Amino acid sequence: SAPRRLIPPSPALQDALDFLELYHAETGTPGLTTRRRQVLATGTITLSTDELAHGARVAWRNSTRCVGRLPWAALNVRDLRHVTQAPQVFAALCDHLRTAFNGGRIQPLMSVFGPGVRIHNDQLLRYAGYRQSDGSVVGDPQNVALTEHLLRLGWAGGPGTPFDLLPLAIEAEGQVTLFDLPADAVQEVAITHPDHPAIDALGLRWPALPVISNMTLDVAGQQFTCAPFNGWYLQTEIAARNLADEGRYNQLPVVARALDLDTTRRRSLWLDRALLELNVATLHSFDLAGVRLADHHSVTRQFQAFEAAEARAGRPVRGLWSWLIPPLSPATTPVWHQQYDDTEVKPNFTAQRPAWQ
Ligand code: HEM
Ligand code: NRG
Repeated sequence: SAPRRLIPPSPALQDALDFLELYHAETGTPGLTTRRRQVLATGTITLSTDELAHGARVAWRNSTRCVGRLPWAALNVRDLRHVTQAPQVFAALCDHLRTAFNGGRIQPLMSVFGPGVRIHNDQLLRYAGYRQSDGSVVGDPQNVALTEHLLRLGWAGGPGTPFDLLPLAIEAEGQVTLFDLPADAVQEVAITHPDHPAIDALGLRWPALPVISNMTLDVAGQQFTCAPFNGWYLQTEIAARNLADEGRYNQLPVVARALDLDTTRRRSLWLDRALLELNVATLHSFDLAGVRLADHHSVTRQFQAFEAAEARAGRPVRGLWSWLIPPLSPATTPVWHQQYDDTEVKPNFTAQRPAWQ
């Protein structure tokens, strides 16, 4: 008979029990009662590799800000919970980059490391932002604080181009160590335009892979602080935000000049035209390089397919509308015309406080 609980379970224990119920119901694995009893008897849960993988997939499925959730069940999960030392973590991260890139046929991948590990970089592939004495920034202005943190940790700094890759700061066993990424683990795509060579001459580029490395995987009442994951980029992330935002690479005025647009009047819509052509160029460049990249029309339709599949499975889809709509032509996509419940449920990913704060 099941043990009588006189004390209500702690929130962590309740999350563990809830997760076991979900796992056994969704995967059809037998033995829920035995597993529950184990967890209640010991007061803790040690996830099997299978449970961890399913939990990671459901965390993706539950990510309200993600429009790319259709292939959630195809996430590959590497169970590296035995890896807790910085050099081993770094080697595994290099493997992660190569395996996920997969010659351009990018596969969604997550690596889950052991206790006490975290990565200070918010993504594995980030460009330095160097603050100049006149207040301007060379590189990515979003990464100024990270860059200064890495310099304080002993990084010598890069060559000073707008696209210097940052080293990784890996915290493990109470110490922080810096590692330079080897060239063979890093893939980038040069941005060219199908019919405007003046855009090629701007020398723009972007990493092939978004690998988010600063979110905690919260599953079954446990928090995995180092569980970097990637899918593939959506072109708007690069072309409508990273290279376009005034507070990022601010390339729209430069692109407009390369396209010879009339930038003297806002009403010529030169900003919009430059934005559109930068998006065209980004899709063209990734296609040319054979690197997988989503576009906002396809991905929002795939999101509708995800909604339909979830409805068939009897599960609600939650979403954060302001994150799901693309920053280019949002009203041309179906997501614009829908409403979403933005309640957060676990398993999920949560943001970490930056290491320098
Ligand atoms: C956010 C697309 C895979 C989890 C986003 C965003 C986009 C996106 C466009 C919004 C980003 C922004 O506005 O800054 C995609 C595409 C994928 C993919 C095209 C291709 C497979 C994944 C995977 C995971 C994931 C594999 C986790 C396993 C998330 C999370 C966020 C997010 C947690 C929110 C990030 C934050 O709060 O900063 N995704 N995604 N996505 N995605 Fe995905
Ligand atoms: N906007 C960020 C990346 C956020 C996550 N996007 C993805 N995730 N596509 C940027 O670097 O532009 N993913 O796991 O594929």
